[in-house]
Amino acid sequence: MKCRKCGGRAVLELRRHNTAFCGPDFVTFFRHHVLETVRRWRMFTTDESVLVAVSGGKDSLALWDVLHEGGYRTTGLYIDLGIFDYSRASKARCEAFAAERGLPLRVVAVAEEMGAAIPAVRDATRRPTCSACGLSKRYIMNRAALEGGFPVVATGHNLDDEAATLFGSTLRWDESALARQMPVLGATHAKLARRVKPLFRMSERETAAYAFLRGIDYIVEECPFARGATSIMHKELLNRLEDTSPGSKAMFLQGFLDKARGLFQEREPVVLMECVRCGQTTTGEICAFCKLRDQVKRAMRPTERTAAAVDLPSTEDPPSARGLISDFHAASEIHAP
Ligand code: Q46
Ligand code: ZN
Repeated sequence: MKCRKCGGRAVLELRRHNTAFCGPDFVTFFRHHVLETVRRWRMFTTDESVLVAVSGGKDSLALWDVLHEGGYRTTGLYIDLGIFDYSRASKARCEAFAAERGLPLRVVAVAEEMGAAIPAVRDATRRPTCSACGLSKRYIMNRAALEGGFPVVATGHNLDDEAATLFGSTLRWDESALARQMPVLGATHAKLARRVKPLFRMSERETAAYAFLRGIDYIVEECPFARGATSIMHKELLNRLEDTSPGSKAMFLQGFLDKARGLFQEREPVVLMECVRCGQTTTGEICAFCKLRDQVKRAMRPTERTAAAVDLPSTEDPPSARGLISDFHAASEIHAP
C-alpha cells in the first residue's frame, strides 16, 4: 500500500476516502481537513481567543494540537469531574500537554462549583450520572468562557460522536435534540458563548491516528461511568455499517445537515432569560445547574459535603476504567513502517 501523496510506504488506509497515507502526509491531511472545517463553517478567526475544552482524551488534545499548530490563539479548559483515578490521570495528561507547549490551561473543579464531585452528585440526587455530568460541563464551559472573555468554546466531538448522537435522536424523533445537532451553535444570548466542533468530520479512528502520530500522550481509558451507555451501542452499530459500507457515518451526518436539519430548526422558539441566582441563561427562573446544586445541598449532610468535595468515594468505587468504549488503540491501527 502506497501513500497517495508521496508514493512512499503508507501506514494508514482510509477506506471511506479510498486512499492511504504515510505518517507525515496523514498529519497534513488531517490538519487541512480540520482547519478547512473551521473556516468553511466560520467557527472562529485567528483574531479570536478560543477556549478549548480538554478531557485528556485523544480527541480534545488532538484538536488543541491542530488549532495551536494552525496559528489560533488557544487556552485549554479542564473540568475536573472528580471521578476517582480517571480524573486524576486525565488532568495530568492535560497539564503535561499544556506545559510541553507553553500553553495556558484553566482548571475548574465540579466539586467547587457544585459542592460535590460527580460520583457524589450521582449518589445524592439519583439523577443519571451522565446527565448531571453533561449539564455541569456545559454550564462550566459557558461560564468559564464568559468570565475569561472567550467568545467561543471548541470541543473535541468527532464524526463518530456526532453520528451516534444523531442516530439516537432520530430513533426517538427528539425534535429539539435534532434542532441542536449542529457543528456550530451560535451565541443566541449575550451570556452565551458560541460552541463549535471542529472535528465533526474526522472519525474516531482518524483522530486517534493523528494523536498517535503526533506523539500526544492521551488517556486511553474511558470514563468508568461510560459503561453500558446507549451511545456506545449506537457507535457499535454504526461501526458495523461503516465496515460494510465505508463513508456511511459521514453520509448520514452530512446528509442530515444539508437536507433535514432545517426542518427542525424553526420548531424551537426558545426564549432565554437570566437565572436569578447565578445570571447564566435559562428558560425558567432558576437554571438547571443551580437547581441541581440545591438538590445536592439538601441531600447531603455537612460532613458528607466535605468528603464529597475532596473526592472521597461516598459509596463504592466504580468498576475499573479499562477500555470501556472500545478496545481501539491507535498503535494497533497504524502499520509499522
Ligand atoms: S458524561 Fe458520563 Fe462522560 Fe461525564 S460521567 Fe463520564 S461518561 S465524563 S463524556
Ligand atoms: Zn443559575
